[in-house]
Amino acid sequence: MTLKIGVIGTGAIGQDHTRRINQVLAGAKVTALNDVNRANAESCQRDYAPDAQIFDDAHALIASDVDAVLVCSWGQTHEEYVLAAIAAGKPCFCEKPLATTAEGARRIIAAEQAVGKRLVQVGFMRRYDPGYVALKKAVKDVTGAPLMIHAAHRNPRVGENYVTPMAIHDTLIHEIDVLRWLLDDDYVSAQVFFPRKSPRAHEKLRDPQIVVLETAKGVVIDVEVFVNCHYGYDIQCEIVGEDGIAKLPEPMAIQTRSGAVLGQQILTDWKDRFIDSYDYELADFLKAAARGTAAGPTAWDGYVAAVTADACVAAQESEGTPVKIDLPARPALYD
Ligand code: NAI
Ligand code: NAD
Ligand code: ISE
Repeated sequence: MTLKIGVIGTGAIGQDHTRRINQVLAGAKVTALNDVNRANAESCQRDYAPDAQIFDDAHALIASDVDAVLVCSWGQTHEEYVLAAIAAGKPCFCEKPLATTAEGARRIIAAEQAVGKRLVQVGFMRRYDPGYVALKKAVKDVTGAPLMIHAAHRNPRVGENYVTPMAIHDTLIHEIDVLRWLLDDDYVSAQVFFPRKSPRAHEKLRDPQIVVLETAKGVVIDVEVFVNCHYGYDIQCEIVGEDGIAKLPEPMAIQTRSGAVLGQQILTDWKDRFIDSYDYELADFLKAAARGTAAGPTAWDGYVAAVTADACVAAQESEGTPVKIDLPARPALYD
């Protein structure tokens, strides 16, 4: 049976996921599209899903004959659509963040628990990245118990609508998720430091930032978020353990020797840097959706990320003072 998929939000990633489902992966087809900006849905239909129907209302798309839903619209809209998909009993892949506040994410886990089975997968694709998977194995086999992590999340540039808290909700959110998964640990406090501002950052954005997270097991993590670094899209992660160090590999690239320079190209687009991980995460989603459920990162992971993100935003405002992070016990559905 070919699974019928509806995509809400057909911008950058909604179009890329549509291409992935219709041209790369097996077992599913995008049959329905929705976007507040109809022109985006039309260009998605033209380029990747010529047979798909365009809905002017996302709720009508969810209620139509689609078997599962992808939510790829802007972060503030995710909660409404995920709740509607759960109410319709349809598996739902939601791009990060699950919700832009912990309270919003809590409403989603409450709705999923009321149904009594998993219906939500959050788009934390780094858990599927072969480099991070190898790093997690190295924590078990090589580094010994982790003591520290040094990480960096650098984008070449961002638009005018990207403001200071988005460095947390939109960007750091990937580290928030993948580092607790790597360590099998949770955060207890967050602190944010602002170095001198880059002249490339616009008026409403303090960039770069350094976020320091401490975990329940006492690991201290520093993450540099620098979204106007100009030179490329660069993700770094180094784990320092009791017995050794493990570092995230660089993406595969040709090494060149020319003009007395040893060179290696750096990627510039997140779509290319994590291309395999997006394929793997969606393949996992489609397999579970065919059974009427969801796999991969859970709504609980989305909730924990949202609680941590709220604390990091409070820490941005408290200018260096640590902010505590308190989590309730994990509900049985997510064990
Ligand atoms: P985008 O701005 O390119 O696309 C968003 C689309 O959603 C736009 O076409 C917009 O018109 C549409 N949209 C906005 N509100 C809507 C609504 N209420 N109903 C229907 N459509 C609506 O943004 P982009 O970069 O594609 O990001 C979308 C989501 O994907 C965000 O949540 C972002 O955080 C996430 N994302 C995840 C990435 C990852 O690495 N996992 C990478 C890029 C984005
Ligand atoms: P985008 O702006 O390119 O696309 C978003 C689209 O959603 C736009 O076409 C917009 O018109 C549409 N939209 C917005 N609100 C909507 C609504 N209420 N209903 C329907 N459509 C709506 O953004 P993007 O870069 O594609 O990001 C979209 C989402 O994907 C964000 O949540 C973002 O965080 C996430 N994202 C994740 C990754 C990743 O690496 N996992 C990468 C990029 C984006
Ligand atoms: C974007 O939405 C993503 O999710 C990318 O992976 C991230 O690097 C970027 O900072 C976000 O804006």
